[in-house]
Amino acid sequence: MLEIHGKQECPFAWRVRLTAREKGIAFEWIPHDVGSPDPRASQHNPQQRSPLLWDEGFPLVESLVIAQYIDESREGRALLPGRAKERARMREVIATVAAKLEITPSHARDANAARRRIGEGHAMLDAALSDGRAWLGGDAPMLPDLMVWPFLALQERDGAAIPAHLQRACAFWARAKERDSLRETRPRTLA
Ligand SMILES: N[C@@H](CCC(=O)N[C@@H](CS)C(=O)NCC(=O)O)C(=O)O
Repeated sequence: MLEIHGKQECPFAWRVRLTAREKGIAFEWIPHDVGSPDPRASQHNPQQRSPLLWDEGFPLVESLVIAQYIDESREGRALLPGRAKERARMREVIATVAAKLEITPSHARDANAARRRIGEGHAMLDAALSDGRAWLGGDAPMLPDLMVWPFLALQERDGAAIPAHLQRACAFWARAKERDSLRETRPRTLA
């Protein structure tokens, strides 16, 4: 079975659990920053990377690379479109909107700078939804959506929620919070 390693509250590791859950595949979550870690944490993730995917002896790091590997290597709902132009568009959203939002005030060196950057990211998210689409991926959540949700959750926890005037982004986030996948993969420390 796929092993997903990492730190309990790491949003990058949460991305990977979310991707596996949306893909509909079984996985084991093996955090290393707990009192008595599973022995596989030191065996398969000795450098304590977060996240690290372990696929029967094949280790992989970098959340986005792992998410795409899960999508491409497993049966299940496709998390990126098949057509080249639509696929490129989704990758563009990941490289711009999702990349801008890869930050949380509580883990940033400069919390004020983080809040400014998050504000810009929230505005970009709202603009990316301006054609009325439910999800960044269109009618169903795709990889760009999954790459963003864990950060929105931690930003909200840190008091940097999406402002109410960004109505499309707020509605998008309200829909995301209803997804079983997000609830079920949530870090225990956030419950
Ligand atoms: N670009 C990496 C970022 C991963 C990352 O920054 N992980 C954090 C934990 S959330 C980390 O390992 N920080 C170093 C540390 O905790 O020692 C990814 O997308 O996977």
